[in-house]
Amino acid sequence: MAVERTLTILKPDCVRKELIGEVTRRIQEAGFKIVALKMTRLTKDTAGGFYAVHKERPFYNELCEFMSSGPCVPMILEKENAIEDFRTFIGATDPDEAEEGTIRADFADSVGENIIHGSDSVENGKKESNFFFAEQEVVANKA
Ligand code: RTP
Ligand code: MG
Repeated sequence: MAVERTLTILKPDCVRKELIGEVTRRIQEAGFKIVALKMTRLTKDTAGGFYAVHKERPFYNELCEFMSSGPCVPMILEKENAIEDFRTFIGATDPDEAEEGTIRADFADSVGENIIHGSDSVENGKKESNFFFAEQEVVANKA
């Protein structure tokens, strides 16, 4: 299986609930290697840019409000089959439908405020990583 990278965001609800440590520990325990990490705060406009694919969806405005409601922690993670494995690891978008033991099942309050993001393809993972990180901020890219 190919080594892939995925972009995750510990969303503002994860930061507010003081779960950065717990979720990061689980991520590492599951075998994902952190190759980039920062804490930042999106504006409503930058959140809108990140989630531009959902522009026409009824939840878009609410999503942009939520994602800009406080600091968040984006990370680039590396692992074999990272994209699919990470989405399995975080669980379904709606925590009520998420498998037991997943991050969203354990910590998320609702489909809107669901603790964590995971890229849905290698290509989108690259775009999303470039959105948050400059080349020199990705440790594993350095010689
Ligand atoms: P994500 O992109 O954050 O990893 O989540 P996902 O793939 O599981 O879900 P997606 O369909 O891409 O939706 C992106 C985010 O929008 C919010 N959402 N709210 N109120 C709603 O019905 C609703 N549906 C989606 C969630 O924060 C979701 O993670
Ligand atoms: Mg998505």
